[in-house]
Amino acid sequence: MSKIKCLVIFVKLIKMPLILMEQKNNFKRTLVTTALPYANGPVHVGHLAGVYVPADIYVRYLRMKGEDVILIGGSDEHGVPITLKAKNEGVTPQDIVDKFHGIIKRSFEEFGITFDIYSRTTNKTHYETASGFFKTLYDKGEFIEKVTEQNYDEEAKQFLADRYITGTCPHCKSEGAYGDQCESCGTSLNATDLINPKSTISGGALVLKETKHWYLPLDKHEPFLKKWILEEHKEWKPNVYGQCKSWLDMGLQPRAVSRDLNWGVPVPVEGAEGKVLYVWFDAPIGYISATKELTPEWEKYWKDPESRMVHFIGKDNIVFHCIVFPAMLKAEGSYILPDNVPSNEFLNLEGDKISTSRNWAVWLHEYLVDFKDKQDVLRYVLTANAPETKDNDFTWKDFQARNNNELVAILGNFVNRALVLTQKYYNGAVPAPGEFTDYDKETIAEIPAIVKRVERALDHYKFREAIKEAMNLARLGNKYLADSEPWKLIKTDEERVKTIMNIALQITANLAVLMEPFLPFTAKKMQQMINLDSLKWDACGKTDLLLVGHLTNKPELLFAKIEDETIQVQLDKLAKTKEVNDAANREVAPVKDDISFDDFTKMDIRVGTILEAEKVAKTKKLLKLLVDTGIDKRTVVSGIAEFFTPEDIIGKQVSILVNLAPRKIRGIESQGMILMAEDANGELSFIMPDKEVKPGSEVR
Ligand code: B3M
Ligand code: ZN
Repeated sequence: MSKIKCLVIFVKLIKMPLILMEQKNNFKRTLVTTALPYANGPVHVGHLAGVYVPADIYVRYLRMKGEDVILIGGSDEHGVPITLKAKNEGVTPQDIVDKFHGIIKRSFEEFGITFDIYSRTTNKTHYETASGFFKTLYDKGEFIEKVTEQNYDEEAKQFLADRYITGTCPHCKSEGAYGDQCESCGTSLNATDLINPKSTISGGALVLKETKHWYLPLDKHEPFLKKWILEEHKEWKPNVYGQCKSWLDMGLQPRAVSRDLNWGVPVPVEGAEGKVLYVWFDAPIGYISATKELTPEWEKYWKDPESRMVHFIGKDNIVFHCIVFPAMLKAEGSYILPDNVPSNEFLNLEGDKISTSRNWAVWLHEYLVDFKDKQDVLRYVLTANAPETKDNDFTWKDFQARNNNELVAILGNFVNRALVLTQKYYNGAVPAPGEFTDYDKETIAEIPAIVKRVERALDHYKFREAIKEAMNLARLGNKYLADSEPWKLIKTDEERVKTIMNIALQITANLAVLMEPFLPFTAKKMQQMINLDSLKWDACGKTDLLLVGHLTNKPELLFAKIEDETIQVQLDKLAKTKEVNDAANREVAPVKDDISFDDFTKMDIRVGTILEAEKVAKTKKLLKLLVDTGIDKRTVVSGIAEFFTPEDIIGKQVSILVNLAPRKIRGIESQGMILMAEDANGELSFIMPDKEVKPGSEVR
């Protein structure tokens, strides 16, 4: 072996353990950020599962380990959708974000997400920070300026992003293609490709107008990003690494970081009137602004190489957190880059994509009305079924099953048994153990082993695995009690029962600590029941957490069974939503063939007044009416009984076609037809004059 080769191997050998150490121990503090939800709607289970529950578990775990860690969150309050929502509702964008920031913040609090700060991007510190950040890059010459032609809506007096433009697809010629994509043929487009482009905001035509913007030259940062991600962060989750790789393989382009809009952080340079920072430029800077608000020592979290930054996000945010924001931070020069970006995939709901606009979601603020005090049930289900490596489905049946078969039957059952028996046999006092059997020793040895597995999973952002392992401790306890049968032995071998119950209680105490990051509300209850303060993480795995003689309290049930009827209410709610959506999607009936004016005048339509009404026996839909037509009083049979009762309509003025040839309906001669409007849901309403008119008046 040559000398050089020897040396290389030697260097490799001493370097490897060093690298491992660096990844685990060398950080002094951790900055955890969570994606800032847009403040144009409330938050739903998808948000919780994808970002906030895993981040909260992670941060609670590190805090229990005594580490220096902060959890940063806030609302993203800029962007075009917020301005459009405001316009539609006739209020200001500030009104919109004020409302939803409040709702979102409260939902997170209620679910026990322990933000050190939950801020917002419309506050003063953020404007100063984002503006200052832009100015620094601008002064360093990190942007390129480009004048391009963009679509301008002369009616709405604003430039339009591609997705707010529709027109005919140049490829498949279908109408209603969006400026960024044709949904019929799937081709991705530029708005300038569309035939007959129109504004979706005003409906008006568009003109091309020149405008200047600032671009971040991502292409310039590409070699650095490739090395940093593809070579130095191979440990990132495969879904994150893979998405980055495919972006980097395609080659990066300069990205505009400003927009022509009057809602956002103004671009702080001369000649930029009417321009604001692109929402995806200012939003991640929101993490910095929030840290500034939290602590005057914010720089140590953001700039000390011994700090570690972790971004929790959903998969649609990967490119911004792994490529764009790091490029911004690198260009600025004084910031650290993220150590990891544990992004999740999407959570679907009952097989369909969650959608705010289609109201296809389980909203957190509604969940808490229907499932009061059951925050941990949802936290549990969303973690056990987290969309960590692929999209996953939330179903109410699975929710029910996990509650009943896991939380109630495993965790709740074990803790209750252990504490009830302790009350019964020892008035709540922890008994002294005697000699351990082999089975006892095996069981005891399993406790720290489970804790190790939970830790390993948490350290690698594998929250599903972590919670499964944590539940295994409750499984272990259940099995131990079932195998040992203290309730039988109590009659024959009291000493043996003391040992069994001591072990069962040590397992219970371990659960009260181990479950805290995952199920904080339940852990608190358990701690109260066993009369133990919240402990540090290193208590986990110990089998002397409860000293002999320590008094436990009377237990209450930790979880309650969820019945079928409760689940059915939720399923019905979703079915109703689906109905509404389907109706909204139903097309308006096509136009019939032309008729002549003469054809029209052949119809004799009058205003009449309903004098009497009664149900036609043995039918669901029919009412028999007596109508004063001004000409006569006549009988009409009308298919409206599903929507109106006789009492509702007596005295109502209606439109009636009086020269329709009489027909027999269910043996009753119907002389004419009442005109009704029918909407897409099939719901009927009368066509009636807007003020009382004389019966017999002609409608034409
Ligand atoms: N508001 C997108 C989203 O809610 C965006 C995240 C910003 S994180 C800096 O999915
Ligand atoms: Zn097309």
